[in-house]
Amino acid sequence: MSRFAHMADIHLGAHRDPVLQHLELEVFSEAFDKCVELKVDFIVVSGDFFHVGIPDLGVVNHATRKMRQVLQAGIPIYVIYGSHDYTPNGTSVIDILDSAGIVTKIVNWKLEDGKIRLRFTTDPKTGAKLTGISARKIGLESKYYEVLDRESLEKEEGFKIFAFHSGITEFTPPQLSMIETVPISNFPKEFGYYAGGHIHQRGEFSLPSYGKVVFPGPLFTGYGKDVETTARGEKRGFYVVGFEDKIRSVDFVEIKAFDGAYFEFDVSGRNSMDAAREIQLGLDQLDVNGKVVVVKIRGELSGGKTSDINFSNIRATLLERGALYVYLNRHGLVSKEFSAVKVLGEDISVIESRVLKENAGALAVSNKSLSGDEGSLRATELLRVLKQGAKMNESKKNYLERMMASSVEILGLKKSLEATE
Ligand SMILES: [Mn+2]
Repeated sequence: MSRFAHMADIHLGAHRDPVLQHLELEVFSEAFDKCVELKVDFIVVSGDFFHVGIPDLGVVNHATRKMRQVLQAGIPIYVIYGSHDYTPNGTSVIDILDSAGIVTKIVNWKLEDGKIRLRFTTDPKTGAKLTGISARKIGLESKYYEVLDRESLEKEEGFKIFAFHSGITEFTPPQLSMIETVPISNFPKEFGYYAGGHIHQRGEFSLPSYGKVVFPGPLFTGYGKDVETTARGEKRGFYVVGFEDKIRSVDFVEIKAFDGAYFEFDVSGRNSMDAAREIQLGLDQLDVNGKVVVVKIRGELSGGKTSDINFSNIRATLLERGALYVYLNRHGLVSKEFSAVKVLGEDISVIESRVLKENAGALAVSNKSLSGDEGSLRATELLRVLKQGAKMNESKKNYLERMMASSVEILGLKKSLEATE
């Protein structure tokens, strides 16, 4: 029996905090070492390998060294782009690693008679046939699925793997409803395994004539929300899949990133002084030594200001008591006396997406692709790209040019600009 490992949403380089940075690279090394130890035949990474298209070179260096060891053990690494490691224009780190022979991109397609035709990459050792669709600008890859030549993919003989980086409408958990999804009917049938990415929640699904559909979830954590779920006990890791002509086994391999401690407190009905005291009492009883601590404070204070709760003090005390890292979430905290701000969500990405969606309708835009849902998706992507700072040694001019070019590409303005030149 042959076996392969399936990972997704590794998000290397996501963290600024040195403790999380260190854990992130350790988890990555551990996962790849585990693949060597388990003697898998190859590894599939379904996108968001890196957190950004052009990550810091230190992170790339660490990852490349580890991947070389895995390659030397005879294990090839097949990848697609995720929404994060895709660069709107220009070259992504994935392209460089592909050129260097460290990873192999398995997305090869051409447009023929208005249809997207995908080619397969055959793994030389096992004969498994791999193909897939990368993420583009967030969500916009769903258009590709609409014009996908599914018939030729379904006819292909052999054990086939379809890698993708999108939510599937039927399998997306309700709390992730703001993510644009692709209906399962737009996927080609008759693949043995559908290697998913993008959904940061582990899930295994089966459907007649579609085989096994798996989302491994993040290997470590890409966002603060992931730190929160891990601290609450969600297991992280990857899948090992056994196959011959068909799937024989699907096993989750846990990679434990850290011990977590989670504290949640709803302040509703209390004034700021009472709330602060109760939070302190609660935290005093929490075992935080050597742990990643997540503190989530929400609800509406009946009196006083939210700033009466001293969060920097809470953080400092927890670190003094031996916490490895403290993640504070108070996006859902408001005060009745100062309630001009309404709570839109308890997570930054949810808040951003709601604000953009709500306001997209209020704008008069002549360009259809900039209005409605597509408009808010483009705005989300624009926000993500503009959040990136300049790279080390990058001049201000080059940085501004890069931001400008990416923005023009995301807004889909390239053609009209060229036309006026
Ligand atoms: Mn991701």
